[in-house]
Amino acid sequence: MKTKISILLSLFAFLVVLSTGCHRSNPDNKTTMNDLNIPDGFTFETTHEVPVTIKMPSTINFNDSYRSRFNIYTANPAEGGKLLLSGSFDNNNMFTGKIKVPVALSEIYVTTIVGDLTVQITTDTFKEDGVIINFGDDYGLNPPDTTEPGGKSIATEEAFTMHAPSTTRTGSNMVGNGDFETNDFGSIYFWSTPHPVDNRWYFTQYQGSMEWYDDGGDHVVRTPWTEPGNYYYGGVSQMIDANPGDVITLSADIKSVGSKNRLYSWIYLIPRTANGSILAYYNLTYYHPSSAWTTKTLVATMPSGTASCQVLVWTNDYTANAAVYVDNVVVTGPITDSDGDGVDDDLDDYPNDPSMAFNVYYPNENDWGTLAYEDLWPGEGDYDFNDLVLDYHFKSILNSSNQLVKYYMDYSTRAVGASLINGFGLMMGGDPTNIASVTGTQLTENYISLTSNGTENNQTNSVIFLFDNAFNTIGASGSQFINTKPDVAYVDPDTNQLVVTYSTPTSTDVTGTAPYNPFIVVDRDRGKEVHLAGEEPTDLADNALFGTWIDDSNPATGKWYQTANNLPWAIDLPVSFDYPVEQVEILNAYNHFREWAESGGSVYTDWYEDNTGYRVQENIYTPPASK
Ligand SMILES: [Ca+2]
Ligand SMILES: [Ca+2]
Ligand SMILES: [Ca+2]
Ligand SMILES: [Ca+2]
Repeated sequence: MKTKISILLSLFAFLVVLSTGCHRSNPDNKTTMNDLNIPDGFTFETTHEVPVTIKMPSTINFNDSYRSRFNIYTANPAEGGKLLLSGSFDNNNMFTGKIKVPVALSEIYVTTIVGDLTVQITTDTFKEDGVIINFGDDYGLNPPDTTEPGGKSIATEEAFTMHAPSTTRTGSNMVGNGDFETNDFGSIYFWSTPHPVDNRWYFTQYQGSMEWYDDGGDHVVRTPWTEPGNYYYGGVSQMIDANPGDVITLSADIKSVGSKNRLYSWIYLIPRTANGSILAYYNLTYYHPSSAWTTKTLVATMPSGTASCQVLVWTNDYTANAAVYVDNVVVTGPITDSDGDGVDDDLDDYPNDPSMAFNVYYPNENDWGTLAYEDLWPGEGDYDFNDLVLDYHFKSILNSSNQLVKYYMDYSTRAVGASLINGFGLMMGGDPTNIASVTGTQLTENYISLTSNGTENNQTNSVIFLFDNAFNTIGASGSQFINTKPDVAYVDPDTNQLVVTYSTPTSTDVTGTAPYNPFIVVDRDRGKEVHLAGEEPTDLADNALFGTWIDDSNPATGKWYQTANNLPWAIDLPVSFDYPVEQVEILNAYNHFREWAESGGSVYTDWYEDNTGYRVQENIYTPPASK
């Protein structure tokens, strides 16, 4: 039996090779898609969903009236990074969610009220739990150090380097002389000695004193250059007014001069009652400060009973001829939240609308993505992926609970290398009755049945059709091949905008992430859907078609829209894709497509980019305007 099967398989393989050889002009090794060895389970994804967890310090009380905001960029926005996702923190000081990013993107940049951070998305950090970012590592609740040197346990190194968050610098400074340009200091014996709210700094005196210092024309405070008994601990303190619930942000620039090995620093917010009793010790540690100025930021929510707050910079210096330098102490707060949705006015994209808080984007704030289809499913196409080429850009609006309120999808049909009349839709997770309205669609062919809110009838999930005849979306009608043949007149693509508004804001855990589950309907035959490899059909797909012709979909194994060789009928790219000309297989237009596909997507993850040696330019369609 085994032998019989293997003989049959060999015969089948021989026939495949034979038939391939018959109608391919180039029978060389692996120059056709059918020659590729695609690993099972590979679905030709150029992007992936990365789970992200962000933990904020316990010094901040996140609740319904304070949610704050984070942003995730493709890179530092000051260096051209583009915004991917924004959101808020829950009552446990966490965000957990997903970002969809190019597989080729190796790091992201995260900004929060307590600092900014570059995070690697490598195989080392991207495990099942995804990327975990802990902004609370340097935070503590212990009182300032008043014991003899050596009695304190010192952590080895800080967890990561944070930079100044731009958002903490907007309010007016609540401390006086924050840049230490004025030589006006009071003195107190211990850090805990009472002093008034008077916009003035006080040096502690117990174990020597910090000193005012001219650092090349810029005045700072520093630990003593020569310590009494070779050790020093102490600081500089100022009292400010504060009230319960105020979110206070303290930042300071800190550096070391000389050997930093035995230099330690802390910044503190110490809320006090009306009679001076201490309510908490919120602090951020910065051990072995860098010789470069580094901004450290501490954010804390003032507890019940707060009447004032002590702003304290605390230092230990156990080395002669070395010092901790401190400058530019900025304290801001409380936040202003005009619409009461928990997001500060200056972080709220809709500061006067409590139903909306954040704009988020896909593929990112600036760039378009492309969906590219073969439309002969379940039969074999020619793998030029230009039967429909649709560019898209999503702008979605979330409320302060990270729920989808509304989205705008700009879309533009760039090519129709087909003779069939095809439609295009999206399947999103979630009950279609959560949606209030759908606008910006182009439906003329009467084979799509809609409910009153504009979603498709008889669907469990939310199915939204953008158009039912691709030719109508590119300023032409009829059965012409458009923008795939260099010798045929170019048609300038239009841009249209789909707008989907929710009546019940819905978590993106339920809706999924853009571009959701996009598909075409072939030749006005509603049951004939073509999805991305690995994506499920809608309720209205004709199940009798699965496994026919060369389709090898198998609902039992979750294999969808791939051949027995694992070839797809559609690809999704996080860029505006330069697609092949008519009847040229994609692997003859992109030199590294083959290696990418055969590696299961682990090498040449950026095969679609315009890098040196990546493209066969004459096999890629070039609009006349850019020739
Ligand atoms: Ca200064
Ligand atoms: Ca707000
Ligand atoms: Ca708002
Ligand atoms: Ca084709």
